[in-house]
Amino acid sequence: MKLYGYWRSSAAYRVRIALNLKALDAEHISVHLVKDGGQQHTSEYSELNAQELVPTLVTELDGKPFKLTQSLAILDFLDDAYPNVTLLPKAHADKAIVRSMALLVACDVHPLNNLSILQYLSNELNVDNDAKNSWYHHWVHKGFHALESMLETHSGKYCFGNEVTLADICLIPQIYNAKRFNVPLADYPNIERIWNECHKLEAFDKALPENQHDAV
Ligand SMILES: N[C@@H](CCC(=O)N[C@@H](CS)C(=O)NCC(=O)O)C(=O)O
Repeated sequence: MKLYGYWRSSAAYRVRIALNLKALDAEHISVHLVKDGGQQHTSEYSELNAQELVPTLVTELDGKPFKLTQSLAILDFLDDAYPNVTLLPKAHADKAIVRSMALLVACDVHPLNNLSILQYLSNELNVDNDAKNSWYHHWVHKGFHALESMLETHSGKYCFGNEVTLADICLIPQIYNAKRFNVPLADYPNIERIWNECHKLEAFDKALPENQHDAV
């Protein structure tokens, strides 16, 4: 199994956590998102991923090569194919709540703060650094404020009860990114607590950006 990713990519970070939780070996292939204008835009990589984004998973299925893009689809695939450790609770309603928390981060926060969006703000709309940072902070606060209230109801040790789920897998990389952009997190005690709890687990620690072979 090969995972095309980048040490600082939140979406690849999600998949790394899941691979670690499920004790799956993968070859990690680095696609440098910044060097030379971004290796995600090379013709070689865009053949693998038409969106020119990481991650991409390449594996074998029924003896044939199988390629998959979009981190949430990859996580679903891994969860179905390797159910040794599951990422979703069994009960329908519980599963839906976990997905709701995961999607809050993956659909409503992360896309607005992604590299190409920030580059577009600077390079095409001439937005200065302060305004770009306000943009970044605004969308994190909006998402985290809503998530914090969901966590008051649903969290235990982790986002949903006392088992690690897809919600934690999506949240932890977003927290990492928010810390990198100096977003103050004091108003989100549950989010901070879950960050600390998850990092007691090797699967999360091993997936940290600075622990990747392409980290600089
Ligand atoms: N929804 C996609 C998002 C993928 C994505 O935005 N990847 C970012 C890194 S986290 C990327 O490749 N950015 C490169 C760029 O914006 O040019 C997923 O979950 O896989």
